[in-house]
Amino acid sequence: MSWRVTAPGRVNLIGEHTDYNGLPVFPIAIDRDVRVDFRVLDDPVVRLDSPSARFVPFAFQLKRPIEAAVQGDWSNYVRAAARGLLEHGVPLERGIEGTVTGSVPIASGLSSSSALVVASALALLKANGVTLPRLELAALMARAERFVGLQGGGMDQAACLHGVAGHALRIEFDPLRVTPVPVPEGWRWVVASSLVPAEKSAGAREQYNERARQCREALTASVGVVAGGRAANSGNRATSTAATYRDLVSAPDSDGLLSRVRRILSPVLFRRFRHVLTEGSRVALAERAMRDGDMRRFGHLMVRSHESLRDDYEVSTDDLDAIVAIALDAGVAGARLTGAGFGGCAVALCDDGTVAPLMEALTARFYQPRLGNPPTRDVMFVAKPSEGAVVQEA
Ligand code: NG1
Repeated sequence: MSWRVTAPGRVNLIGEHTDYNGLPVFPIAIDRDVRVDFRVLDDPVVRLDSPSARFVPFAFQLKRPIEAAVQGDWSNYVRAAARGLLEHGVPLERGIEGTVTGSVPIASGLSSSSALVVASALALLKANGVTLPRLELAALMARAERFVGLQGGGMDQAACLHGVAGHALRIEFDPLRVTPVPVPEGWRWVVASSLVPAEKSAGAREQYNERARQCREALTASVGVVAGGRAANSGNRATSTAATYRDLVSAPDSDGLLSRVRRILSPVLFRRFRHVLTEGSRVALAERAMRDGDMRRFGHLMVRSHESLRDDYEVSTDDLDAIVAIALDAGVAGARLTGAGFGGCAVALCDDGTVAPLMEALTARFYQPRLGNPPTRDVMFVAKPSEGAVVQEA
């Protein structure tokens, strides 16, 4: 018997670089996916290939310890899934043999890596007749994917497993929770690649991990100031406990907090800190705007998010900034980089009537000059909010 796992990529609408700081994110799972067509083996071995010459066939044993292949090798995402399951105590006595294909553009901030991790885990679970609750699996795979070296949060694996057609997803952490929010009719998400790969298994990895370190450092350094402010406000020293970003986002006087913290952090750490706090509050405002059907307001928050990622978090690029500027000129409700940045894609929110003018403007002003051709469907496309991963008989 043969099986197919289909696992979607995602586009994050707002809430960037918040997940690993314990703050919510707001993505959609998209109609681009990674597929694993496989049959079950009696032996504990994984053997996968791909029609793409870029991805060479590999095999490994499902026995601890599962060693990493060289950095950048695609088998590491499958190894990560297997390792996560084994460490969780899932007995993997049977293996899989098959082929991986997909339509999620790679190294684009659209989460092709997590789609492969999740697809591999679902295939191995199916082969061994084990089911895990999806929230548990999402949290497990978020930890497992760190095996590849990125100190990531849990957004991508959760979006991949919990996508709902026509809905955005509010994802919260510690503990993981997912709440679908319907996207109002008549609005579209256009994804546009900057044509620069954001290779999270290579150069962008260090930059990403550095941001995660800076956020931890900024929080640790500001704990005294934050706690002091809280104690002064409440008149009670006993409330001076260590802060989390989650506590701080819901603090009543965030402007006062930022000006106190500014005095003790280096300029760089302060900018990282301010991005995390302001982005955290934008996620709540954006969800409210979507529930109210006020998508112009949603778009405005996307633009604020992009500015913060560009100026405070410093993960945008000139090309991503150019795409956002062209999109805004074309009359979209909002646009921003999506995913980690350092290249990859931008996402624009358009009403139905603005999709064609946006695509024409991007073609003429961004793609034609760089490519000498119109963009392909992997470079610029409308992303539909879609279902999460499924396993079916092939
Ligand atoms: P992308 O850009 O898809 O690699 C990464 C992280 C997310 C999140 C975003 C930034 C992984 C697998 N993905 O996504 O968790 O932190 O960056 O918001 O770590």
